[in-house]
Amino acid sequence: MSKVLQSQGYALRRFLPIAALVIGVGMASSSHAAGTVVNVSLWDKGAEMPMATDLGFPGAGKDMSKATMGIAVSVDTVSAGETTFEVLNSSKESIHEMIIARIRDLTRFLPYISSESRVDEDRMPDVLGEVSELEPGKTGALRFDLTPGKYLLFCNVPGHFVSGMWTIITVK
Ligand SMILES: [Cu+2]
Repeated sequence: MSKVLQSQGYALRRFLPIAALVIGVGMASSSHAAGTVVNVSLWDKGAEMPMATDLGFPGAGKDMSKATMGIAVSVDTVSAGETTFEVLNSSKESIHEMIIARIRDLTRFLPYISSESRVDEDRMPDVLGEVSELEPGKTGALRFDLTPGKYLLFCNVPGHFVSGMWTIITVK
């Protein structure tokens, strides 16, 4: 279905059923990208800030402005086809990551492991790929041939998902 580009040194997870290609970070610049580029910033307000525990997806009725960490995207609606996510960990001190999964029901809660404060991504049927565990200031890229639908971007470092570190991308 798609190609996955992932920064060198970041493990490809076992759930990737997709042909994966490891590239250097320097090659992940937009000059090499075809189709749409979505710039993704993994941000936080500092490690000393209190983390929310009730801001996970779905976000209906939640005050996401209370989030002290999150995922910012340059565009949240893209056309179907080749899409490159260029991911930057904007944090000064914390590791973040970005997992992308297709979401077929926007009201449904994700499988969650409470004891580990993280999403059970192995039980999600439509995970496309991830840029895992980026150190502060580091970048990674993912490229997919996306079909129309809703896609969730989230960070699965323990505690980060429920503190609001997710966003939705629409593919038309
Ligand atoms: Cu995070």
